[in-house]
This record gives sequence, C-alpha cells and structure tokens, in this order.
Amino acid sequence: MASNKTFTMIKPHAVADNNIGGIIAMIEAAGFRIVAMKKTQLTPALAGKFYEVHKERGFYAELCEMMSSGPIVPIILEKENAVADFRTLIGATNPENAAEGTIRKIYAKSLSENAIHGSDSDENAAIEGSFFFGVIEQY
Ligand code: RTP
Ligand code: MG
Repeated sequence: MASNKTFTMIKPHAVADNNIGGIIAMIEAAGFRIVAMKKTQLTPALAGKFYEVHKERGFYAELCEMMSSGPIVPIILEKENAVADFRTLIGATNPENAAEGTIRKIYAKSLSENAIHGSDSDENAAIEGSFFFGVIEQY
C-alpha cells in the first residue's frame, strides 16, 4: 500500500532569507498536514550521511557544504499520494526548469540552492523522516 507520508527540508538559504513561513503556507494550501517539524542544523558529516546515496556524484561535496551552512527545517508531511504530489508542488530540481507556481520556481536561487528537499519514494520518505524524528513524533 502506498504511504501517505513524505519528508521535506527547507534548505539553509531559504531559512536565512525568512522564507520558512511562505514555504509552509504553500505546503498547507496544497493540502498537506504537518506531522512533525523542527529547526536544526546539520554538521557536514551528518549532511554526508543523509545524502550518502549521492556520494559518487560530482556535486556531493558542494551539496554537503550547502546543507550544513546554516539552520534547516525538516518536516514530515501527510497527504494522500504524498511523495508524488509533493514532488509536483516543489517543481524540477533545477529552478530554471521548474513550473510556474511551484515552490522552487518562487524560492530557489540555483540548482544547488533550490529551497527545498522532497523524498523520491515511500521507502526513502520513511528512512529520511526517521533520520530526524523519533517514533513518537511521527504520528
Ligand atoms: P532533493 O533530493 O533535494 O529533493 O532534490 P532532487 O531529488 O530534485 O535532486 P537530487 O538529484 O536528489 O539532488 C539532491 C540535491 O543536490 C543538489 N544538486 N546539485 N550542482 C549540481 O549539479 C546539483 N545537482 C543536484 C540540489 O540541491 C538537489 O536538490
Ligand atoms: Mg533527491
């Protein structure tokens, strides 16, 4: 059965630019319920662990540096068809290709600083949510 949860993080540049509220307003307006949320900061080592799947990619070091450069807001979200609907809401990885009205179209600065993360599968949503939140926070 498809999960009804996904996981997201508001990236450091969007937090630094005071865009937490604007981004969360778009997420709630799209019908997502906030299950768990906090503000925290990754170390480079923790960012490396979170993005371990990308460790062979050329952008891995830049990604880990960017994601540990300031506070982030990790969030677990709930909605029917959450993973796919959230990927639609955030838009393409490269904001130059992101559709009008998507979060990345509005808030991303570049391919690297693209405002927000969205899990790419139900399995990864569960793994990524559990990276930041304990069992009792996930209901
Ligand atoms: P995300 O995981 O953050 O939701 O993004 P995504 O699935 O759309 O993209 P993914 O391929 O998983 O890449 C993860 C993040 O790495 C940065 N990136 N930089 N410089 C580059 O070529 C490059 N490509 C990707 C972005 O911050 C991307 O969101
Ligand atoms: Mg990804």
